[in-house]
Amino acid sequence: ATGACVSQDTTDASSDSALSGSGTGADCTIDETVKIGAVFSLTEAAAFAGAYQQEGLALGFEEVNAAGGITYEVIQEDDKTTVDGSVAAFEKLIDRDKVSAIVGPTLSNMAFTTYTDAQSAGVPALGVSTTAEGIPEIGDYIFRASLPEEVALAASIPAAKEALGLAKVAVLYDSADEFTASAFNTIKDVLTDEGIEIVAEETFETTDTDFSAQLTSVLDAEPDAVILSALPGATVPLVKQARELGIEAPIVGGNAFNSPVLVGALEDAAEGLIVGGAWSAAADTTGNAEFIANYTEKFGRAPDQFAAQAYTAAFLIDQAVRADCDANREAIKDNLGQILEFDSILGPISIDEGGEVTQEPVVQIIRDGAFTLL
Ligand code: 1QQ
Repeated sequence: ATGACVSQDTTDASSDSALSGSGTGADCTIDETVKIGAVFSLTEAAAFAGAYQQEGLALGFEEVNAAGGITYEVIQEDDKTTVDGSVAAFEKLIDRDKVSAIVGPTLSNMAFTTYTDAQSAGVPALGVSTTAEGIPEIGDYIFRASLPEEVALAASIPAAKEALGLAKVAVLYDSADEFTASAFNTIKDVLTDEGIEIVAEETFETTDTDFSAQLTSVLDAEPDAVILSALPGATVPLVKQARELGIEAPIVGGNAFNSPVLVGALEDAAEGLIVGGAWSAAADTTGNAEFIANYTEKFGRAPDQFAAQAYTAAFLIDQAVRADCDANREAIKDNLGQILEFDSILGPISIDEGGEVTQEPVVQIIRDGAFTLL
């Protein structure tokens, strides 16, 4: 190694001494501004979630900054709901901005590519809505504070069974997509465990727009409920067409159902939708009422689950930085995997060494256009 190499290293967040401070925990002081990258889908198909995530993360870091000692700057990028856009955003944040960590991206299907890049670059990444199976396993720099889809489904199906007395269901899923197809496997396992019979099993593909053939089979099978595993884009037309065709059975869905934008777009067709998730406005968790009030005041609309998870990420990163009073990439990586029972608006939450989150799921049903605890 030459002297030039050593001095160049000081501009890199992986080894910047100005990013490690003095004091520990609440007394930690770091002189240099800590740059945190955020990659969300702010335009196109997943913007319904990305816009809330951007706001939630901004509010979280605003509150963390107000505590003093460390100043975080969020550098926000839009991945435009594309894999290429997500890769470009990660590259820019890693190489040009030299961020200490990245929050996002919005969709698992992009994270499968971008997290491989973050892992090779040695940059910790914290997902706040990446719920697919296999995400934390991408590497030791990859974490999530987003309830896995399998945990949500394992809660929502039994809750729906208990509340509605389900004996037989139809399952409808996108077989062309890795995320929804993996959720289907979880659904099958949970249904088997619960002793619920599958009376119709129908597939479609991501870009389909007409679901009448599949929905007719579902209608004929007379299920007590429909379990749907679809990406956000197909969810609205599918549910609308199901209702138009006369399917009145309750519909249990995946994480995309956790959106007030989607519920708004569905109008009356949203009634009775059931979904497992990470957060509820009705939950009596620490700081939840203040979060809802502050968010609503700042952004002129109520927060959703995606906002709540992104908000929580700011506190988790701050906790990881304060553990060793060190905002270098390596230190954040080491400490994000040691978050034990952090008391958040999502309830007690922990992240283990493998990068996986543990938290209690909530199951909600849409009644009169609003999310209500089931
Ligand atoms: C994922 C998701 C999406 C539905 C979030 C918007 O859960 O891609 O993992």
